[in-house]
Amino acid sequence: MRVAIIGAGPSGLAQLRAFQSAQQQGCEIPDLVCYEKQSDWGGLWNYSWRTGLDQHGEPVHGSMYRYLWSNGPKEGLEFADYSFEEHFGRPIASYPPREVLWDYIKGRVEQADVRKYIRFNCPVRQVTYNEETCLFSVTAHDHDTDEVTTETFDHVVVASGHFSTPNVPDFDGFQSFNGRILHAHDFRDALEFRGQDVLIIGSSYSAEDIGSQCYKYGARSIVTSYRSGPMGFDWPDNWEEKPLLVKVNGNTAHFADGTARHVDAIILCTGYIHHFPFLDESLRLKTDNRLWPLNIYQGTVWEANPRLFYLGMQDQWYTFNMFDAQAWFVRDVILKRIALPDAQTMVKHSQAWRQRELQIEDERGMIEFQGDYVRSLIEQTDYPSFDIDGVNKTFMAWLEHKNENILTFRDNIYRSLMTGNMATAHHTRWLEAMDDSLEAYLASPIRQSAKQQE
Ligand code: FAD
Ligand code: NA0
Repeated sequence: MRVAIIGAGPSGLAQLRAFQSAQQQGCEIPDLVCYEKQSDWGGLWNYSWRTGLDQHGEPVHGSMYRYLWSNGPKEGLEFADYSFEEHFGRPIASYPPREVLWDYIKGRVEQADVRKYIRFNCPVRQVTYNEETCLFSVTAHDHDTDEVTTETFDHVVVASGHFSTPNVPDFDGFQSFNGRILHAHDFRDALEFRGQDVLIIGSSYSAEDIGSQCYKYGARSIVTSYRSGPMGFDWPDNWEEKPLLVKVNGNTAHFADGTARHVDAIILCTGYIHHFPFLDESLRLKTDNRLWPLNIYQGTVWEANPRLFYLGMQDQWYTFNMFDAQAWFVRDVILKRIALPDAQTMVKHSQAWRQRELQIEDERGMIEFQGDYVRSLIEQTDYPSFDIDGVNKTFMAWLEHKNENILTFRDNIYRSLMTGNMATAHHTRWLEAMDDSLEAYLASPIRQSAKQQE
């Protein structure tokens, strides 16, 4: 049996680790080929300075930027089979910068010795399914040899992420704006906007965090403009929220409430689209960014052809350990340890979760919903079970800390639900920590508790 995995980000790596874990226990596993279009693993966590097209003419996958620190507590995403403490040899703080999280992701898969399954610099160009042979044909371009080849597989796991292809709306006057307009996908370094008046469109994570980056690194003023509703945090004096942009005229931005502001640069934090140009139409997931996309049973199995799987396609509160829970489930379906019900039952099951998703009233409800989903997957496999209610509580505390102060919430620390140990506070407050390197982060001294800074 052969299995193709598309993408070696956290989701694809979870799939490799899931199979390796079964092998470790004496199980025979299929031939695995993981296609990765970048030259290294880690997905979005593998930072690239590049924007637009890469050295091979491929669209750059990376949407992460310099100085990005985790936006949620690491205690919410910790792997159940590989704790932060195991990786770093001691407790660390709760909101690590990107490079630290990348190091953690790599540690587990290096230990599992799964790099040998990955073909780097190998974007998948096409996936089709043959009804007669019941096999998928996967066509990939190996940029190292500059060869395009096609191989057949019994199963395909799509783990190509969904925060890479930007959703880019147009506004009146953009054509003649006298400054830079970019999408969050192409944002790399807040220093570029030092001393500038920055307009940000959007009111979700990218808007909040890119605005915070611009503030931290010296933008003169920030306006965030929302379509549905304001973020409502207690912003610093040079940051205001406005309803939606109506038009720009020269360097003046006009908003729906009739007010206007001078702006030097516009950053569209308007989200991403699920984009699978390599998948045959009959295999292609179509969804917006939400907790329960339809047509994938248990959030993973392509109902129209249950030999195909998706990982990580949901909007994400839970991340790394949710991808693990999904990967373990998919592994067990492939290994026939889990039997799938008939098509009708799968659809009904998905509809029931969708109905529940539609009843969610607030962020707390979303966290509980996704926690229940992760639990329901873990109950079906041997993925190490962990305290999901505890993780939910950590996420709730995180929400409260953001509401208390959007610029200092990263100075808080939480208890690991995997080891039971408390994180140690970071040596420097987030607003003053300008160096986001692994070396700077792990340098001593370690503060005993966040409270001691007060
Ligand atoms: P990705 O990380 O996107 O990896 C997908 C992989 O597939 C990539 O390596 C890509 O090169 C490869 N690929 C794509 N297409 C092809 C192809 N055709 N052929 C071969 N390979 C292909 N989550 C958190 O938990 N905490 C955070 O602080 C956080 N911050 C984030 C910040 C930003 C700016 C963004 C955009 C997301 C953030 N996330 C965060 C969420 C993020 O989605 C997950 O942490 C995680 O990276 C998702 O893993 P993934 O493997 O599903 O997708
Ligand atoms: P994201 O913020 O990039 O996070 C992705 C936003 O775009 C919504 O506010 C939406 O408004 C708005 N929008 C969309 N189309 C618009 C239009 N035509 N006009 C005006 N506004 C428009 O994207 P979304 O999907 O959350 O919000 C889109 C992911 O990246 C998240 O998972 C997040 O965790 C991750 N991320 C993490 C970090 C850090 O860790 C930083 C950035 C992003 P509306 O009206 O639909 O509400 C530090």
